[in-house]
Amino acid sequence: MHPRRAPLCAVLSLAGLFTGTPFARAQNTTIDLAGPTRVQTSPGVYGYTTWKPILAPTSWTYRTSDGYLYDAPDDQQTGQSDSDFAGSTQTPAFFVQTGTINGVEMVAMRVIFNSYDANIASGTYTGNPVNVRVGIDVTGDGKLDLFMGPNFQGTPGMVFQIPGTGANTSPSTTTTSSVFYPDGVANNALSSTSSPALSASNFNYQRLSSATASTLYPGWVLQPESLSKPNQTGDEGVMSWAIPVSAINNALAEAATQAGLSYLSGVTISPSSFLLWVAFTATQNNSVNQDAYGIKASDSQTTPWNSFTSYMDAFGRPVPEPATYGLCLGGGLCGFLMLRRRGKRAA
Ligand SMILES: [Ca+2]
Ligand SMILES: [Ca+2]
Ligand SMILES: [Ca+2]
Ligand SMILES: [Ca+2]
Repeated sequence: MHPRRAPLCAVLSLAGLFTGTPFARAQNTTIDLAGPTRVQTSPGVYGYTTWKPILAPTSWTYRTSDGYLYDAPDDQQTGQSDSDFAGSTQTPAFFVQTGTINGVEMVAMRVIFNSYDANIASGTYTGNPVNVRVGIDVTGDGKLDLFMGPNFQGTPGMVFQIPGTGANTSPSTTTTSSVFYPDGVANNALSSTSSPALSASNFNYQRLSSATASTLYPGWVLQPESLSKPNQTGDEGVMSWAIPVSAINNALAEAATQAGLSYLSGVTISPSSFLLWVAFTATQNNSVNQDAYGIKASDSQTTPWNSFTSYMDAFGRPVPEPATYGLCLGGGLCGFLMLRRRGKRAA
């Protein structure tokens, strides 16, 4: 959604909060992990009807003309183009959506890599990305609270990680702990034994080529894996995955009770929660050492996440603008929203 539409969005959102009216679904209720990234509405004009690109702050360098965050190609730090988020000023490459799969409420994520990896496609998962993670800040303080994504180290499966020690407020200060998946067992250490396998109901990987772009991502232009060889383009890899909302909340609960993150006690999310969404790739399970989405490798990696990504919900809606705060009749919501805004400005 374009930032300029925020006030209307806010009115609708706030009206929903006060009346108890369920939010209108802004997209399909059934997620198609293999579905089109966007649709062409008229020549050269595109709409994001299902997958919602991450919003960019208005002053950020890597912002498309329609307000979305993109990542530069060939800026990964370890040399693997199949872990390099592709993208351009016209084509964002990190999206979320919400809906159901097999009747289960999900949050889905999609990223696009600069090089297609046949090992990922065949299910052997021996190539890159070794780790791709989406991190979320659920408390509005700019510090990431939980990471999630498909794990390709050891037995492939969907996993969570909690933050390691450190600030976790920028790429270089972000670390991740061991992988786990909530097992619902109280007084148990965070465990990975219940990690769901990757399957068609939670994972999808597709080749984005000149042949598939017209349907999978209209307007996409294939990108060179190396900027030093601008004419040597190769097909891109589109990776999508989905995680139950209930699993995210169970992971937050177990992080609070079983890993000492007491500040997450009682914290839950819904698809309408305003979260900070970040994405990165790594060759190892504990740090951001390949590509951070929305910032170049040559930029300062201490740049705060919340200065170059924006809080939004899983429907792609931004945090309401300050002008709408007057609509807040109750102090609680106003305080919540202003806290979010302040968190962004503090960056
Ligand atoms: Ca990149
Ligand atoms: Ca936080
Ligand atoms: Ca490419
Ligand atoms: Ca980057």
